[in-house]
Amino acid sequence: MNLQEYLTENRRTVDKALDEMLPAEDNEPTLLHQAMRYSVFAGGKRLRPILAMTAAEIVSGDGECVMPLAVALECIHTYSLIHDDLPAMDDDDVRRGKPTAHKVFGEAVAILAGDSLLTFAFGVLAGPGSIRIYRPDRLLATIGELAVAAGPEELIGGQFLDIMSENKPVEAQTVERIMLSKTAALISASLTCGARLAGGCEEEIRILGRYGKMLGSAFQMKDDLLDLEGDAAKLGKAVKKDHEHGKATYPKLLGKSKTKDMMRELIDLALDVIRPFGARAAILADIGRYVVERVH
Ligand code: GRG
Repeated sequence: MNLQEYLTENRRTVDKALDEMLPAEDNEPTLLHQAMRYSVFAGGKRLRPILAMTAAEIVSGDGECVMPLAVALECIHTYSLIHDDLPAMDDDDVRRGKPTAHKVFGEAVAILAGDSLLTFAFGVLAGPGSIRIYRPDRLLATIGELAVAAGPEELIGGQFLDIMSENKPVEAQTVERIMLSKTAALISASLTCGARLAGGCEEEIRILGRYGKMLGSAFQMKDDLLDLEGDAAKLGKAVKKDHEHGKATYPKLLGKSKTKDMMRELIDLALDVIRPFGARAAILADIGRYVVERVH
């Protein structure tokens, strides 16, 4: 199967699981549930859930054994996008090609929809469906790891630093910290948690974690480049916003050309890291190459 077929098929599987697990729109309070579903189903590449499935497939041959994790990851990611788009943060009107949640539902509902997706994610992982199928030590470690990846040390901490660094002289150490915590931590945790829940050994989890940090960093560099060079229609969001906000990014620090060189070197190094998996990691390697070539 080629990469595009793999991504399309897995995206479909993820969307079906999200639809089955998320509360229905007519659940009370209906507006809150509508807002949760609106943002989740507004589009999106489903990269994090697919990475969890790919990791599970590498270590166990079964990608679909981690669907509760896949759903949780997309809910955490979507919450972070809803909150990031709020007027108090990046103040964006369009996301995933549609009006942002606060534009459609108002700020209060958007904040609560984001909060709901975050708590729902952990509820899915700690719920009866997961307890029945996963080994308790692996499940507990996964929940702990995700809480760190989504919390003040990583995702939220990275977002905090990102906001605090706006319009300030840009320093390499800050750019690196923002990239690793805001973006790479959740991408890396998608792989490590996927492997852990699927029964992977510590060495496999360690390798996937290293690859995930590099992949996540390259992903953020590409995101920053797309902000400068990308097509708003293809991206489904406004461009040049990071530039306007004076964000601390690699293109701002080094320029576009050096950022591109660094990003490609990083992906080459990342591909070396997963060589021990041999042919089992062919799709994961393709995802790495796709991340730096993508146009949205
Ligand atoms: C508000 C706690 C909090 C965190 C926000 C996700 C985020 C942190 C900010 C969004 C802006 C941004 C550039 C984040 C870096 C991560 C990133 C590139 C997110 C976009 O992810 P994609 O491209 O989005 O996977 P889709 O829509 O395809 O799921």
